[in-house]
Amino acid sequence: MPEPATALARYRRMAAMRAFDEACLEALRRKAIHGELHVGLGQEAIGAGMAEALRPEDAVVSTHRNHFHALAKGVDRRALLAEICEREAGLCRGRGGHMHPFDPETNFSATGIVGASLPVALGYAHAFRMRGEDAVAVGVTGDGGSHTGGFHEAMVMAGAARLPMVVLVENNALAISVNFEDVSPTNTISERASAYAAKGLRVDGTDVDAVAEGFAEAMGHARAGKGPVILEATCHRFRGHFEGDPEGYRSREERQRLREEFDPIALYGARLADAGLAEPALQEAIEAEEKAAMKEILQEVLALPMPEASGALLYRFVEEAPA
Ligand SMILES: Cc1ncc(C[n+]2csc(CCOP(=O)(O)OP(=O)(O)O)c2C)c(N)n1
Repeated sequence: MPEPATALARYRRMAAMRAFDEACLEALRRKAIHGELHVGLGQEAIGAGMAEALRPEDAVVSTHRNHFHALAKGVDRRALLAEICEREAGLCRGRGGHMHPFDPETNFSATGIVGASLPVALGYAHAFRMRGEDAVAVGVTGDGGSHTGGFHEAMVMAGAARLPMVVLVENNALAISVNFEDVSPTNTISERASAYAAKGLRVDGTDVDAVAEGFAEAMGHARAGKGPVILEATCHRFRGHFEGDPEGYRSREERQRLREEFDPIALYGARLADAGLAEPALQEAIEAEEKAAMKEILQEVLALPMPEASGALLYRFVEEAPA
């Protein structure tokens, strides 16, 4: 177990990440989110495990399932929720929405194009190298994204130039309805690292301590100039691929079993109680505080205005179409 203060901070981070996604689900019920919504319930140990080893100057480029990575990088949760709810006060003035938040303040961004986070992270890593900075670029992908050309190309270039890049692969064993074991040429994703002169690490992504340890090792390796890392974190997705997914590919019973056996917050809570670090009452109080904070933020966000329709053509790269 880590120091008591660190352990409790990890627990709180996971609770805050879950409370954030639960607020998104509530916003969806209230019809304040209009596009697809992908939440990360069940994967919070990965977000919480990343937070400690990230420095402000590091970059994180995430995926369609990005909320907990944004929070780990220090993105303001009110501005993020406002963006997801398409409000003018959001990170990108409501234009990016849930899949395309971008925050230059914290060097955080995400893309809904599967596999495309990695070439962008590679660009950050290249820039850090050119400027002589010791920052690290983290590119996040799912197991599905690890099968794309973008993954391969980014790893080839990062390996050849020994760039400071950590590829965090969240292997929840499903790419929408496709089972990882049916389509992967290798049993693990981390073992592909040797093909790219990269370091490969694999951790239990439902164990926040294991993620924190693995992520710190990966970041240390990349920061020391030893080249890229593929860090695979195994986990389970507790909800559909997106909200509204009929989930014809797995039974309700199977989903329920995963929730009962692999909830990272419940698992860590049991460990904290066993170690005498946090009784269930303290854990419940932490969760209640985080939920209450998000309830208040959601209320505030829902009262914020959406962009004016007349501003639909603002903030483009090209202001006027060529004649
Ligand atoms: C280039 C591209 N192809 C297809 C899609 C549609 N799509 C969205 S998410 C997804 C599956 C992603 O699976 P994975 O990378 O394992 O991430 P997870 O959803 O499990 O977090 C697909 C195929 C897309 N967004 N981009």
